[in-house]
Amino acid sequence: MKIAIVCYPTFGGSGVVATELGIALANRGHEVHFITYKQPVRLELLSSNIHFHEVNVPEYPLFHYQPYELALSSKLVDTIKLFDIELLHVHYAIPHAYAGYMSKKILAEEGIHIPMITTLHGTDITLVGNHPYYKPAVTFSINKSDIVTSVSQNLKERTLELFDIKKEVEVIPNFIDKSKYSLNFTDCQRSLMANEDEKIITHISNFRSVKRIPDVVHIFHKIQKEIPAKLIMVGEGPEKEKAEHLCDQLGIKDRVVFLGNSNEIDRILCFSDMFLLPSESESFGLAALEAMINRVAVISSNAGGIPEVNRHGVTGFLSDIGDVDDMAKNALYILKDDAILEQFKKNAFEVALEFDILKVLPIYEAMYEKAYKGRFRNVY
Ligand code: GMT
Repeated sequence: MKIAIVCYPTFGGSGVVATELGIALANRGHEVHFITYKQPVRLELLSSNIHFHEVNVPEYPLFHYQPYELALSSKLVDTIKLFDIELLHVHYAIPHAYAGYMSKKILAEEGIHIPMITTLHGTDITLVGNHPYYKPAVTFSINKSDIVTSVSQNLKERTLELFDIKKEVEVIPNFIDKSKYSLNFTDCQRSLMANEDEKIITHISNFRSVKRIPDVVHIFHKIQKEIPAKLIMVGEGPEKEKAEHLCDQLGIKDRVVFLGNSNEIDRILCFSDMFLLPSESESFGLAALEAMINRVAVISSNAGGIPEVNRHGVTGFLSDIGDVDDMAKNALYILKDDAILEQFKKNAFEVALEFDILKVLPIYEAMYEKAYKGRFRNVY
């Protein structure tokens, strides 16, 4: 099938999921066209089945805001026609579902009927989409999608609570590709980052306030009082500088490494013992799943869809949002005993296998077939 995927190309969950899905579809013989404003960070254009089309927004001084949705809709129309694309899959409702719907309408005028699948990822519903300034447009474009999916049961429930949704929302969880991870666990050159007696604790995110970055630092501060440990902070975002200052104030800056954005996430996770995710809100927690497939135990909040991924007492522990004392206590319970740590690491890997792409990809393919067959149904 010829599939167009619209996503954000930056570091961040929805873009990563869209890119990995596109690559997996291409490996299964589908022709995949990524349409976005920059080449997605995890996309390597090494397959003849994968294409990337850049959306350009020409600057014009009259515009205070450049009209990205308009440029995206036009690019979608042109690309869909040029490559005879059969299906459109948009990731993150804002503004992708809105632009996708406009392109559908324009194409329908020319007798081309293209089904659109919208995958909801989290902040497009819980944080941004729910804002009154966006809500009517988001509600409209979700309802006008041919199929709507959400990455967790919790996000589905939040969507139905917050918006007046007339469509069925199907839950298709995020996934990982287990074939990328070797079963022979090595120490992955952990000596590059820590001494032999130190535990390595990692946090990876976009450093936005929703991630509760100060909690990460406070949990680590409590841990390192009791056991030798290093904290590795991966990612860039508005909360990063404050976190650096907090580490300085707490006198732990020599134990915390800020690595910035990285394309070597798996290498970093490979030498990590524990992953911290104390988020305020999280529809799924892809970063936790990526940690788990790398055999890393997870200490997290119980926000949103996280409990669907991190299983309490099995792969790690869940605590109420902001309860850094409980998170530190749970972390120390795991880290202080090597046998317990090994068990949690093993469990994390085993639970992560439930989310293998081989289980999730056929669900998407079946859904694409269904949407394609019904493409003449939703002619608005
Ligand atoms: O985590 C972020 O803030 C980025 C955001 C995104 O849309 O790129 O992530 C959301 O989508 C991910 C992939 O589906 C989920 O794993 C994250 O939990 C979700 N983030 C939030 O809900 C805050």
